[in-house]
Formats: sequence, C-alpha cells, structure tokens
Amino acid sequence: MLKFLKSTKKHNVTGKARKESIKPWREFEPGGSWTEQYRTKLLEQINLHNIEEEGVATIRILLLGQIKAGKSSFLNTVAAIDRKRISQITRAGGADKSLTFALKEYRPTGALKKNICILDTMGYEEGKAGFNAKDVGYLVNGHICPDYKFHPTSHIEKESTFFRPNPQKGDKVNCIVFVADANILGQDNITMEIRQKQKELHDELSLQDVPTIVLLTKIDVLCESVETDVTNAYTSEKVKQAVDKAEEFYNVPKQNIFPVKNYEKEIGTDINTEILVLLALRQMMYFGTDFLNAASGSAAITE
Ligand SMILES: Nc1nc2c(ncn2[C@@H]2O[C@H](COP(=O)(O)OP(=O)(O)OP(=O)(O)O)[C@@H](O)[C@H]2O)c(=O)[nH]1
Ligand SMILES: [Mg+2]
Repeated sequence: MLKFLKSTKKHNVTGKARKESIKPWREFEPGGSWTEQYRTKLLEQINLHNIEEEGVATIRILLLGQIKAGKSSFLNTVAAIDRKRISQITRAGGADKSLTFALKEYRPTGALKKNICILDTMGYEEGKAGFNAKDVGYLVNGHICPDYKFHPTSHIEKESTFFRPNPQKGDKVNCIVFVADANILGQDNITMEIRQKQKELHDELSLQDVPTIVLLTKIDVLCESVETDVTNAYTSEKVKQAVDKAEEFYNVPKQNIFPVKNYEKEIGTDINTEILVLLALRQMMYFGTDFLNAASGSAAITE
C-alpha cells in the first residue's frame, strides 16, 4: 500500500522547524496520489467501465438529501469535469429555501463518456415542505420522467403525464447517493424532524436493496486546513469525525462515504478537487454496475 503521509512543519523550543508526519485516516489505493496522472487514471477507469446488461448503457445515480446539502452543486461539479471548465447545468444557490423543484437528469457527453446519468431531486425539509419520501420508490423503479415537479404533500399520480407506467431496465436507479453537509453532520446538528424524514426514506428504500453511497459536502467550510488545501481532506480530524457521524447516521460502512468539495465560487478547475469527486463517482459506477449485473445474474464486471 502506498502510504500517503503529509508533512507539516512544527517548531521546537529552539525555534528549529521539524517535520511531523500526520497519518491519514484514509489512504489512497496503490498508485494513488494528488497528481494529474491519477486524475486521468480515475477518469479512464470510469469511462472504460463495462456495463454488461443488455439494453442498459447507463448507470443511473440518484441524489437525495436535505435542502442546501449540495446536490445540484455536485451535479455541476461533475459537469465541470466533463466539460473541462466550470459549468452550470442546474441552479445551485444560497437562498434559504430549496432551489431545485423538479427532477433533473444529467448525462455527461464530453470527457466523461455517456455511461452515467445523474438524477437531481428536490431537497427534503422540516415540516410539510420539500421532497416527499413516498416518491422515492417511484424514482428508484424508473416511474418518474425528467422535469416532474415534486409536490411536498403528495407523491406522483399514476395519471400524471410524467408517470412512466412501464419502465424499462434502463430507467431504473442503480445507485442511491445521500448528499449531506459535513458541517451539519460533524456538529451533530440534525433536527428530530430531519431524522424522521431520513427514517421515512430509509423505510421506503428498505424494499429496494439498491447500493447506497454518502457524499459529505462542504468539507472546506468544516475544516480550515481543507479550505487552504483540499489535499488535507484525508488527514483532517474534523473530516474524519464527520465521516464517523455519517457512518452512524446513514448506517453505511466508511468505505461508502466520500468527503468532497464542490465547485461553488471558483472560476477555474482544480485537479485535487476533482480527484475527490472522481473517487466518489468511480465508486458509484462500480456499485451501480455490480447491482445491475447481480440483478441480471451475469458474471463479474470487465474493466
Ligand atoms: N463552500 C462550499 N459550498 C458549497 C459546497 N457544495 C455546495 N455549496 C453551496 O451550498 C449552497 C447550496 O448548494 P446546492 O447545490 O444548491 O444545494 P442543493 O442540495 O441542490 O439544494 P436544494 O436544491 O435547495 O435542495 C450553494 O450556495 C452552494 O454554492 C461545497 O462543497 N463547499
Ligand atoms: Mg438543488
């Protein structure tokens, strides 16, 4: 295993700088590093990924999460990787209320091949506002068409023009991604109402058995050292604590939890920011493909 040890300079009593190694809480795979080559390798692995199921060319990834968690920003960050420049596919923003009201589907077509589709949803909120948990089963099973406007108090009607009565295999979701603000989780700042909403979603999803990944966003806000340099993500104690909380809250293993920093104010792209996002995206592709292939009874993935 390639040890990825960061060095920081500390001063001893004589004022001489000494180097101290900080052991990361997560290590890269062999060959992994904060380099352009590794970024390219991750991109290639995602693009070369072979989906065996007949009639299914795309892994469909469903983003779910509390309002303002960074769902739309993640979609825009993937679009930036695809277009090699900062992009806005969907509105992301800082106002108090949710900005996303309708189901948005995004398929990259540039640097990322067309084997990914990301579905962005309305955020869930306290009270009767926001995403209705009853829609999640319809979404996962491919019954809801793009641009469907979510209703906080009712699920999609079978009579709706956005209701797909006979979804094909390729309309179904293959990977669920809970997007969470690392600051809210890290400070254990989740209200009872949001816990209740999350439980409703878990109950709806328990019938589905689709693989789940957690994206922890805004790690730059959570930790100053990450704000200064995103390569501190895997040595940051605050990020580690947020991952521990996420493991407990979502009941998923740590290896399925990915801290990321979305593009939000940048005017140019950054290799290290994209490495964190590509690591998460690659796992979504792997899990989604495993699920699809297992469902069809076909052999292991070819890469
Ligand atoms: N600093 C920082 N800000 C972020 C990050 N991700 C998202 N944001 C900001 O957080 C705010 C909310 O982001 P959105 O992407 O709109 O969140 P959302 O989950 O789509 O929200 P709704 O559609 O309202 O449910 C925006 O102001 C973003 O710029 C991040 O990783 N770091
Ligand atoms: Mg949004």
